[in-house]
Amino acid sequence: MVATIFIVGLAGSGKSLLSYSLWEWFSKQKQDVAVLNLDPGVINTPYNPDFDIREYIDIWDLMSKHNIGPNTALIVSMDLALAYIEKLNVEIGKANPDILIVDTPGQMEIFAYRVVGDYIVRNLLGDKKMLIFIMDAVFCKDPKNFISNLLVAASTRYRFEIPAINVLNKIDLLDKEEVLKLYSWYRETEVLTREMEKHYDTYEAEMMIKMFKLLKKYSVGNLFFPVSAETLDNLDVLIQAVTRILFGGEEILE
Ligand SMILES: Nc1nc2c(ncn2[C@@H]2O[C@H](COP(=O)(O)OP(=O)(O)OP(=O)(O)O)[C@@H](O)[C@H]2O)c(=O)[nH]1
Ligand SMILES: [Mg+2]
Repeated sequence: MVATIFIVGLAGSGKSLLSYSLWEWFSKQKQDVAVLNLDPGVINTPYNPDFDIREYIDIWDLMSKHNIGPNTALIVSMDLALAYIEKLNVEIGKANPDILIVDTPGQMEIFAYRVVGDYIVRNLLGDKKMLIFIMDAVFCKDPKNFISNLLVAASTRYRFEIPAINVLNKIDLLDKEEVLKLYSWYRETEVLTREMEKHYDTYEAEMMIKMFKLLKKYSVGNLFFPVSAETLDNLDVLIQAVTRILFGGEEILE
C-alpha cells in the first residue's frame, strides 16, 4: 500500500524543505519512504528525489524553444506532465514505497487552481492520499495575512477533497510568545478579532473576521500545526497527525 502526501503552499513557504524533513524523519523510523519532485522549475532540492518530473520535462528547453517566459513555461510543463503521470506511476509502483511525499511547484496556483493539479492528485499512485498545506509563519504574523493564507488553504483543500492539514512553518524564526499568539488566533476568534481591530479599520477588520468565521465553520476538524522544517520543532506532533490520517493509528511510529 502506498500512502501519498501532497505538500502544497505559497512560493517559498518551505514545501521542499518540509518534504526533506518528513522524508528524513520517516527514514529514521525505518519506513520505506520516497520523494517525488513535481516542480519542473527547481534547480536544487534539499532531498535526493526518488522520482522526478525533470526526468521527463525540461523547462529551460521549453523556454528557449518556444520563446516563452518562466511562468508560461511552468504552465506548459505542468500540462505536459499529464502525459507522464502513467510513467511516474510505473516507476513508483516498481519501488512500491509505503509513503510517497510529493513536493509541488513553487507557483502553487498552477498546481492548486488548474485542471492539471486535480488530475495529478486523482491519478498519481496512492491508496491513501492527503494534503499538507504550508503557511509561512513570518508572513502570518500580520493577522490579515494570516486570514488570507487560511483562505487559500481552505480553497485548496476543498478543491482536492482529500484529508488536509494546515502547517504553520518556520516557527524557529518567531519567538515563543509569537507562536503562541498565532496559535491562539486560530483557536479563539475573539483574540483574532481584537488583533484585527487593533491594526485595521472597522470595515476591513469586520470583513476579514466574517470570512475567518465562515472558514472555521466549514473547516471543522481541519488541523493546524506550528512546526519548523529547519529545526524540526513540533515535527513529531505533525507526524503523529499524518500517521493517524494515513494509517488510522500509531502503528508506524514505533
Ligand atoms: N528558518 C527556516 N527557514 C526555512 C524553513 N523552511 C524553509 N525555510 C527556508 O525558506 C526558503 C524556502 O524554502 P523551500 O523549502 O525552498 O520553499 P518552497 O515552498 O519549496 O519554495 P518554492 O518551491 O520556490 O515555492 C529556503 O531558504 C529554506 O531554507 C523553516 O522552517 N525555518
Ligand atoms: Mg520548492
